[in-house]
Amino acid sequence: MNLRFLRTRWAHPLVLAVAVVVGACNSGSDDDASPPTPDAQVEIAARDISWSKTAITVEGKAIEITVKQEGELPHTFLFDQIGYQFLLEVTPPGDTDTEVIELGPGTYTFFCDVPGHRDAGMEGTLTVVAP
Ligand SMILES: [Cu+2]
Repeated sequence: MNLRFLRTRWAHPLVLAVAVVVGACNSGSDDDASPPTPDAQVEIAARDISWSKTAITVEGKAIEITVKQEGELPHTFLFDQIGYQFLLEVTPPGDTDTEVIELGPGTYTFFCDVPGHRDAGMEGTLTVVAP
């Protein structure tokens, strides 16, 4: 095993994805390492270049977010307030990505970070209401 191999391994997208999941779990209040059971679901489609919804309200805490690819371009879904600790990515054609995130009550701004997409309108708000 040499250092170059290690560097390559850590740069692998799958390793990064696992790190994101672990980070998301640690942000919860539970000491339990298993992912939280969702008490609400949000589904949103990523199109070229827009979201199917730009104002979402959901009641819950552990929110399962699913992004569906409905266009020809890759898209991402993340929150201004949370950053890259929670990141969904979809690639054409027809990809979906789902993760559970625990959010307190409030309004969160979501967007796609592919260059130019947010400016073109891929931005919206998710309002979370306590269950
Ligand atoms: Cu996009």
